Parts: sequence; structure tokens; C-alpha cells
Amino acid sequence: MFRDSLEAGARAVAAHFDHVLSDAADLPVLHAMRYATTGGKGLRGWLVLEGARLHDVAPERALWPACAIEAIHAYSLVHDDLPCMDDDDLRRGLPTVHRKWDEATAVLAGDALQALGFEMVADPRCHPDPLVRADLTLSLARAAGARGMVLGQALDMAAERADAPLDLQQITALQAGKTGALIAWSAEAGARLAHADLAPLTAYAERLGLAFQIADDILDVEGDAETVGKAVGKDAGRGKATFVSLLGLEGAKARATSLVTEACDALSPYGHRADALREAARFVISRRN
Ligand code: GRG
Repeated sequence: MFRDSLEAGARAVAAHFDHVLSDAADLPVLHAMRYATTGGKGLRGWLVLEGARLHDVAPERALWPACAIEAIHAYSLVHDDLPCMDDDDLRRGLPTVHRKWDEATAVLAGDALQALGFEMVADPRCHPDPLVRADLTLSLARAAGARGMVLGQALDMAAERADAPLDLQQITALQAGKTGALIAWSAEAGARLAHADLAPLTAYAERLGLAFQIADDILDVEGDAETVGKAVGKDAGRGKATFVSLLGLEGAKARATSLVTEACDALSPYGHRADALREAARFVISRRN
């Protein structure tokens, strides 16, 4: 049931994306942008839509920040895959943007997706109150930038060159930026649209983001064990610290499970109205991709 809701959200975001870009030039960068925003789970956009529903915000309004966060997420993946970063050939089971086109197109598509994300939350159709739009834009810039996702990515790159692997506190801080910041923004956006208290969603999202990353590390290990011929998980293969290497497989699973319980508990002010968000938290640690 949650999967149906996730797919419906992803379809709505994709349609909105097409609508917004319908007047864009017929150039490779535009095709690369559409390609890069296709095929993901759409979890971040779904969190925006669900957080908005929880606060009785109209879906037509919520689609702007939902599409914005998926655009920023897509940009981060396109740039993360570049030869100067992770140098990946595949993303979502298909050739990465720089493999399908070329590096220049991938850089430009990522740049344009990032700009588009900010354009969408600054658009008057997102919210009539300019203060709400400014709040969404400022918080998104903080989540994506040098105090958020870019900080996490930079810490990750520094860790690659470091002599000693990171400890648990360091890797938690790294992932809070790299993965957690956009997830937190997604969960909070609905409350921002409604001028509501962010605290319960912030507490939920902090735990959700960490559980998501721990699950990613577990998938990396279990996927490698299950898939004959698949390259050894990159992080594990380099001897770099991961939640699994630091906590052990069973310890990592236990930590992810208790984070999900805490995330669900943080939603108690919303009662059963937040059950879909609780389902999302459980999905994050049970997913297979
Ligand atoms: C290049 C500034 C810059 C940042 C890149 C997010 C990121 C930072 C790198 C991605 C590397 C990676 C695979 C991290 C693991 C966690 C993660 C973000 C996985 C991808 O998110 P999903 O599973 O992806 O939500 P889909 O494809 O479903 O959208």
C-alpha cells in the first residue's frame, strides 16, 4: 500500500516536472535533466507531499517543493557519479548521465537541476506568501549547501584520503549532511508551507535520515552477498568506515530498527494521521533498492 502511494507521488512529481519544463529548449541538457529525474523511488518528493497533506496544504501547492527536492536530489546524483567524484557507470540500473551523453552535459544538467529546484520554491505558484517562499528557499539552500549535503559530500571525499577510518560520531555527522539534510528538508516542507511547528517532523526526519543511510550500508553488504558477479560494495571495498563496519551487521540492523521506532514516536502529536509517515520509516529499512 505504501508502495502504491510512493509510486503515485512519483508520477505526480514527474508530470509536474514535465509541465514546468514544457517550454524548455530541445537540447541534450534538457533531455539529460529529464533522464536524471526518472526512475528513482521518489521518497523525498513523497515526504513533501505527505507532510503537506498532514497540514491540509493543497497538493497543487505541495508539488512545487516536492518537485524542487527531487530536482536537487537528481542533481546531486548526477554530480556524484562524475569521474571526478565516484566515477560510476550505472545509476538506477541505467547508464549515468556522463556515460549516456558526456561530462559537460552531466555538469550542465546537474547545474540546471539545482537552479530549477530553487526556481520552483521561489515561484509564486508555490505559495502566495513571499515569506513562506523565502523560508523554503533559504532552508533548501542551507540543506543543499556547505552546511548540509555539500558538507557531507566533502567530508566523505576527505575520508577517502584519510589515514584512519572515521569513528561512529564522525560518520554520523557526515551522513547527517550527505543524506540527512535533504531528507529532513523534505519532511519539514509541509509544515513550512502551513506555518506550523517543525519540531515533531524535525525529530522524525533526523532519525529517518540516519536509518536510511544505515539501511543503505546494509543493502550494500547484503546485495553483494546475494548478487553473484556484482562488484564489491564500494565503501566496504575501500576499507572505509560504514555503519556496518563500525556496528557489525546485526548491530547496524538493531540501530536502524530502534531509530525507526524513535522516528515513529516523534510523530505522536499527529496521532494516527501520521501513519503513512510511520509506514515510510518502516519501508526505509525494509527496502531492497
Ligand atoms: C555531488 C554535492 C554532491 C552531493 C552528492 C547524495 C549524494 C551526495 C551522493 C549519493 C551517493 C549515495 C549513493 C549515497 C547513499 C544514499 C543515497 C543518497 C542514495 C540514493 O537515494 P535514493 O535511494 O535514490 O533515494 P533514488 O534513486 O531512489 O532517488
